[in-house]
Amino acid sequence: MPFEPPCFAPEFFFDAGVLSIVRGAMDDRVVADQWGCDVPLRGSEYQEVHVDYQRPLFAEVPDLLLPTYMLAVSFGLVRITPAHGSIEIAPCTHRMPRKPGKIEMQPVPLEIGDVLIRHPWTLHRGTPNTAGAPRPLVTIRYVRRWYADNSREVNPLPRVVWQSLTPEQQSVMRFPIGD
Ligand SMILES: O=C(O)CCC(=O)C(=O)O
Repeated sequence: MPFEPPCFAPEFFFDAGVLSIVRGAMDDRVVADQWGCDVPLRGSEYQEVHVDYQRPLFAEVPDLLLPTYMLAVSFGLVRITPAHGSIEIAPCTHRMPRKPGKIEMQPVPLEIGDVLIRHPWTLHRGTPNTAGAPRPLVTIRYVRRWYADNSREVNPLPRVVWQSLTPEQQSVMRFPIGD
């Protein structure tokens, strides 16, 4: 996602309530290192049920239970009703050994101002948008400061935007700084 309006607003990254939950689940030194926006249009179909960024720290023990070291924070740029194609998640599946079986998916409609905070390994999918309008869902990934997987290309943060942030805000942003 580009770091320019109308896509970017600093409030997306530094909400005190969201940061307090994310820091509480990880630690005070979390950083945002990726973000994106899914915009299903009218007529879109079910996404495959999937997880994000599943690269276990220790590949030889993929089901090793570890404290959380990344979280995905999602919010709509419009009100997201089931007709707009809400995201669906299967709660608690981030700690489930991968076995075939029936998984209950739960839709998560989002009012303006609602935030969905999930472990990226929780099974989820987008659902069909049958409404007239596109449905933008922004997702920011926060990780513990020592974690990096370079799993996605990210846009640089323009220097002018970087300079407009407070030192505390800068300490939360781990993106390349552009010109
Ligand atoms: O937009 C959606 O409903 C799904 C988003 C998604 O799959 C993701 O953020 O990984």
